[in-house]
Amino acid sequence: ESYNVAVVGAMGVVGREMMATLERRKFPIAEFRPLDIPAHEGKIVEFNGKKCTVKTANVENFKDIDIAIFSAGGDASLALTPKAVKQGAIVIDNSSAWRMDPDCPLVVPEVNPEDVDWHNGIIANPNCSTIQMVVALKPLQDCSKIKRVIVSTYQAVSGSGKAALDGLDAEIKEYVKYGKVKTVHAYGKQIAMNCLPHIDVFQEGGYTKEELKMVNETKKIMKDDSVNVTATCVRIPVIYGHSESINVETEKKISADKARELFKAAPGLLVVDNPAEVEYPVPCDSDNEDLTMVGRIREDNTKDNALNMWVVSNNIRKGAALNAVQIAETLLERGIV
Ligand code: 2RA
Repeated sequence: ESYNVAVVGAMGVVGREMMATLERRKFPIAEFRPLDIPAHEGKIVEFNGKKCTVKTANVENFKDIDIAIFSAGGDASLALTPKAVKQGAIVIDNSSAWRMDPDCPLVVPEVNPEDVDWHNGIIANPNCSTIQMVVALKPLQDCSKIKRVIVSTYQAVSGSGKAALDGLDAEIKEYVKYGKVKTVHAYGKQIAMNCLPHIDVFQEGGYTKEELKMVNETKKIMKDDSVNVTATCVRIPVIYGHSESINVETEKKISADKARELFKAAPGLLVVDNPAEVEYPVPCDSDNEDLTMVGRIREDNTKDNALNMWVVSNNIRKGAALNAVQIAETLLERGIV
């Protein structure tokens, strides 16, 4: 059977990756409908070898759509997703709008695929930095209950979108030309040859929204409020690929060897862990990688029943587009659509 699928935000960085992922994974599509803001109306995109005309994302254009995958920002999601649902579509939304809504499942197919069963029209795609972390946490949680997670992230600029990528490019060019950056761009501070411990908006208590997403989304996805996460999210001058240094404390001891074994058997993970051969995950290896890579696996030398690991994943693929398409695949596998 084939389905009518819309991608909302088709002209954006993530929207384009969603289209490429639907093609690469040969999702059964009868009609593909690229939707975006009015400014993009009439533009041509190619999908499965056919030219498709971008239409404006409005309620009429969700008619006869079975699955609508959104990557158009929180405002568009809040305004449009209920209308798409009313037209009969199941929405998979990449924005943060619905993630913590109790009526919306928040799904990483390797971790909680069963949660698509109770959707009420909208299924939320988690934040990229949360997705790669829970894929790695899941096999550990299945072995011994997780008590605490300390995570520091090293996030690529592509997570901020095209303008930020153009800004990084401009800053690097200035640095090469003048030996220093004269004009700062997307972040209001220099990002080239720098790092910023600031992603999204600061909240009460000194944490950023990005850090609180990792805390709260993890509990919802793992269905365990006792998984305590504390996070520091940092922007680094990398194009694609988020990296995370993760310390996990579990109730029972899990040795580094046991952890490696669990990761090798777990879905969605690739173990890259051989320091003697200088093998560990790096962002540049995530360019065409669907798997989340885990390495630097070692027991915490300061605390029993705790492990350190280094997790790298393509923030636009598994962190956004791929996870959303895998949710759509899960809907088919579980006979929901
Ligand atoms: C970022 N996780 O990396 C956020 C949104 N993609 O900027």
